[in-house]
Amino acid sequence: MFISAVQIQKTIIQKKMRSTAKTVFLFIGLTIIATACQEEKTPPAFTPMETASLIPQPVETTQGQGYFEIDEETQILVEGEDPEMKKAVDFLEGMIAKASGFTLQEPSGNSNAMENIIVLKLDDPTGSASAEAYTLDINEKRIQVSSAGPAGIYYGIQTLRQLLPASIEKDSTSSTRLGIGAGVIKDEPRFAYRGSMLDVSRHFFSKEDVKRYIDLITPYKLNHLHLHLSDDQGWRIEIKSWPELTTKGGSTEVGGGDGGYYTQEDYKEIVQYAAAHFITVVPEIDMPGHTNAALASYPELNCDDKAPELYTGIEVGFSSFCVGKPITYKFIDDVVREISAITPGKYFHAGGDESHATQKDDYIKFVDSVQKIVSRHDKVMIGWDEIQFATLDSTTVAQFWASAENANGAVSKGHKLLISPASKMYMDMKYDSLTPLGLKWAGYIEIDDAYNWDPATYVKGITDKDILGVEAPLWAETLETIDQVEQMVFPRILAYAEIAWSPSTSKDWESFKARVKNNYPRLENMGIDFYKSPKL
Ligand code: TNX
Repeated sequence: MFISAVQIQKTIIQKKMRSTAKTVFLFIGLTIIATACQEEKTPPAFTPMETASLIPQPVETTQGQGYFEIDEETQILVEGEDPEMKKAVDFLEGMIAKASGFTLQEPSGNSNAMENIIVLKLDDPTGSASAEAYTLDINEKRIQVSSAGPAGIYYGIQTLRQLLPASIEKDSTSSTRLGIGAGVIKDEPRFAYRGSMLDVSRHFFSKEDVKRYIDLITPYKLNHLHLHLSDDQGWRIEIKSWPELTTKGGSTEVGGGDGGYYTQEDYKEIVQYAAAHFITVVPEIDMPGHTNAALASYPELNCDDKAPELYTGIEVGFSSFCVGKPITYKFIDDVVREISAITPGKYFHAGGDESHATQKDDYIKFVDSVQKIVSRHDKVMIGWDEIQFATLDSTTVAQFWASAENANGAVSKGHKLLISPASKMYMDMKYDSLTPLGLKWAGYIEIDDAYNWDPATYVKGITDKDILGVEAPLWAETLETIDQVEQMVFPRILAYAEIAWSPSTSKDWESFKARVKNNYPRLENMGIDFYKSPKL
């Protein structure tokens, strides 16, 4: 049988049509499947709340069902008026934008009916709740952080940060989905003052270094940064009425390097950056000892009117202001006045340690006078524990670092204590005999030593109510770079943050050990050069 050319042509056309139809059906089919998939998105990976490695450990955690996912449509709503709330909101928005590229959306419509929303809610602050306590409530439809104060909202956000995937800590945005396990956290700090001290005198650290330090401690809910701004080796803050303090006194450091100093504008910038992270800067001018840099800058501050050489070694206890000269107090008044004027926090730290070159009677008279100057400039004085020998306002805080006798003396005179025992909390102590940096005069401090003690039982006779808080100092005789600072600080600061925040009843080394280990990827993503302890 013969098939005509026309027939052949028809068959080809029919076949083509069938295959086009097939393609169209296939396309429609795929589109339907794809749409269905979009509606029924696969759940993101998320860590169930009770297994999240939170540091510091919250007071109470109750795991819920399911998860919340932050995506490009997530909205943010702020309830309650307070200008400080902007800082918490900015932090949250910045964190999400950096992690994912998402901009949290303005809500539209009635907030109670809304889904996919983060609510930051300032509760009525007239209640008894601390402004740092918060509740973080996460379900499939919304995240709510509530607190009586903006600081509590900020701490709730820091907890939320630790519930999100570790990839959010990277500098660059990643495509990891932002799933957060549901549940409720009720949390509040044990101590009001949770601090760290950075010695910028023995070696100078730039204002960028200090800002990085603030970035690194803020996830752990610390709220004070004490800057040790003067010592024998360097004066690090501009005092306009005594300019040589920095031009001369700030011109070197341990080992003879170039040193450096903060202009008052730099200092204000640091203070503001800290405040944006709910951290209060506590400035310290150490006196009457630890003052060689000032004595070298101005001969008239010396009893014999002769300026000593600048000092670049690491001995302590050889310098003293001339306690009997009126100019000494004029000088101190100027320094405290200028620094206080640019310090919004209520504390001024006047040092007072290791004044071995000052007669005891002179020391007592001197500290009495300095305390009056500090009060006159509307600040509350903090001093190292030796200051308890003087007669002080009861509001003065003694920072216990070495002497249990001094700590008890201070408490018996009505002072609160800041707890910083060298043998437990000095982050410049080596971890063990192999640590290349640091000192060892107060012993080695491994991560378990840093964690396994309690501030309220460490000194006999002291209890929780005598304690304002805890502070982990970092002295910098052996530390020249911010990387070296990080090696000494991390992971020990995590132990101190937990001691400062979490109730003593929840102390559990095995749990802490596992949580720190689980935090390694976060520390790595933050670019922290940390010590990998064999104890973990
Ligand atoms: C003791 S602690 C000092 C500092 C040193 C530190 C070194 C204190 C109040 N004084 O001057 O830098 O030891 O660990």
